[in-house]
Amino acid sequence: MDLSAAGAPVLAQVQGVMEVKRLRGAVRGLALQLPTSLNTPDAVAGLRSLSFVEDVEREGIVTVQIANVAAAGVPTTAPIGLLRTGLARLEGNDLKVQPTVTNATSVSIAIVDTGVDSKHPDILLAGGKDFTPDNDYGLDGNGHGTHVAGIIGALNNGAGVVGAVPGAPIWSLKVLSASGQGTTTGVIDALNWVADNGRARNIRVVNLSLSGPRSKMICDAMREVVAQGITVIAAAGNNGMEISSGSPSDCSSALVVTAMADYDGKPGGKAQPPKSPGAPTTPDDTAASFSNYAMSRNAHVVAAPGVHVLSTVPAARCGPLKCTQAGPYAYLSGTSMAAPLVSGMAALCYNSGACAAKRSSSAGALYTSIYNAARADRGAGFVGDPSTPLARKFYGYLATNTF
Ligand SMILES: [Ca+2]
Ligand SMILES: [Ca+2]
Repeated sequence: MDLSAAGAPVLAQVQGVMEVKRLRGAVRGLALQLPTSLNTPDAVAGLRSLSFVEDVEREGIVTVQIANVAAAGVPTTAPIGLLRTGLARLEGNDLKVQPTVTNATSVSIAIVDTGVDSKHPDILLAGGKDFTPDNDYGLDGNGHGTHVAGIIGALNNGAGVVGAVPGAPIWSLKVLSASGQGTTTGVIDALNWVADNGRARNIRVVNLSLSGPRSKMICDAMREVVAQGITVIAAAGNNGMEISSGSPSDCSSALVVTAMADYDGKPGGKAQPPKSPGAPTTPDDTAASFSNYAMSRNAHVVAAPGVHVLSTVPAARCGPLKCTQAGPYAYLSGTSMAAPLVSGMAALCYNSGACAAKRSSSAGALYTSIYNAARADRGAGFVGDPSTPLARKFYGYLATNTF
């Protein structure tokens, strides 16, 4: 929408129309609340026909993508998801993880989510911005954003968990409330901010572990972010449906991540699902039934472990999220938990120099490296990947880190 057009200010003066939000940046627009009398297809068509209006979309509710919270499981320091994706390895009994990085040596990763707990001892928060009324990006009243942050960047400090890129500078872009809900407008607002401000803050990766109804405007805003040479990683969503049924998983410029289950860090399907109360029952090394999927082989869909993932949560959320005895850490499942492993790989791709081109997203290079690794070792995948396909459900190749 052209906000400087003569008619634009008039819109908000129509009887009963309330301006909720004014979006500035790559995707400009107004979020308006219409009175019931104008909530009709005719009125929306009328809006769309105005000369300064490019498009009209119904506001959508976007939510965190948690499929399961398991009761106080056994804490483990061996990061299963990292072992399975090659982000860590065992040499005898020695766990080898990525070296801890610092602000000076790593690209930053923006997490568009419920906030990230700035007080958590296992996370380095570099900065952020709150797009919700809370006005505190370091406050996570839900726990989801902090869990995602730990999967990406928890410190290798001998306590708690270890992230894919230990010590990675995290930017908390808060668009979801304590209930885990937000709006399409909020997501666009955050993506606009990244397009305008991301590179100046060394942000090269954006993690979107959320899902809502289809939104062309989210995809428009995302394209502007990618045009800045920033990679966008999106959770596939937890509805057990096709990825094109919602946003941002329907956006072609995102690398979309489905979820599979792995309980021992190894292929072969030999591990048993955990025994703790409420724990998931998805068999080892199979696609998660909650995970969305693609209808065909698709060069922007990959898979990662997303079932029964241990990570950081705010201490204040330990009750509902059922923390382990080790402290503010909990086991959650969802495509929300799979996406951040791939976000970590994207950061490593930039850190290694393999994806350092100034105006280039790492999504293409990442997909190619994951594809090549999977084709070179077809037995290392899972039931549901293209080497062991399920009818009409395509979950993509399992992400393996080569950076
Ligand atoms: Ca740690
Ligand atoms: Ca396994």
